[in-house]
Amino acid sequence: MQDTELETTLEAVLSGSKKPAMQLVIGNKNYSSWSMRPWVVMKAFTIPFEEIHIVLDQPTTSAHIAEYSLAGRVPVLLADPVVVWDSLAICEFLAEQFPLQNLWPEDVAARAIARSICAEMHAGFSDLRASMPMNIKADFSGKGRNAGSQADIGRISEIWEDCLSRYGAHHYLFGDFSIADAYFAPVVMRFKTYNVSLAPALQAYVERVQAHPAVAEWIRDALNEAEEMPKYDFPTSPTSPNSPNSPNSK
Ligand SMILES: N[C@@H](CCC(=O)N[C@@H](CS)C(=O)NCC(=O)O)C(=O)O
Repeated sequence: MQDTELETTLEAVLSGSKKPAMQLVIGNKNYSSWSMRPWVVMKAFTIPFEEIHIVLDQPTTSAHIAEYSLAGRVPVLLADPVVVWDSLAICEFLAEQFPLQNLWPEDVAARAIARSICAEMHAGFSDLRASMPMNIKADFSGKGRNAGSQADIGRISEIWEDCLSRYGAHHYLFGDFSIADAYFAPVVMRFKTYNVSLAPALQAYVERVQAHPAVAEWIRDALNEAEEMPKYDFPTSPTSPNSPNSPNSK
């Protein structure tokens, strides 16, 4: 399929003349922070899609994911004939396909910063991810703190302060909701679950993100999920293979 054909298909979807051309393969909403990011982007920008759910951490999980992507991870976007795996690649693909929707900030300098902070999130904050995994249903107030996770919290606070003071004092990181806010939405979930205390302006940002309709819908769905994954229920030992400190942590 040529690029123009794909764009035509997606435009047709947006105008409501076709059933969703895209499917997003995701993991459990309570736990799968990487799935949350593109899902929230698609909902926030009313891009039609169907969800394909794969329950993580089951004997069949790997085989099930392999039906869609040999990378062995969710999320995966199926935009026939294109398959995109990895949350950041999916967000970039969507931004390309829907250029008029400003999934990234419109201003070139703001867009460069937005891409930088998403790349930083995507590649980093491993201590926060390992010791404070996303678990929307849980209340792990005060848990998961160590030097690494505190440093990650500090850096994230610095990023948010910088963006909000430059672009979005009363709104989202770059004014209007963008991929950058979706990218940090799972961090917002963690800050709530682990009761991280923040400066008032950052706490207000956390509240705004949680109240965004797309994020609120994901939270509702997560709270209604039946599956439990005891390995993400604290307390855990860093040496346990089942601890959130394992490399596969969400
Ligand atoms: N860098 C990838 C990470 C994806 C990832 O690690 N996904 C986890 C779920 S949140 C996964 O698929 N784990 C496979 C498994 O649990 O079997 C992305 O950004 O999409």
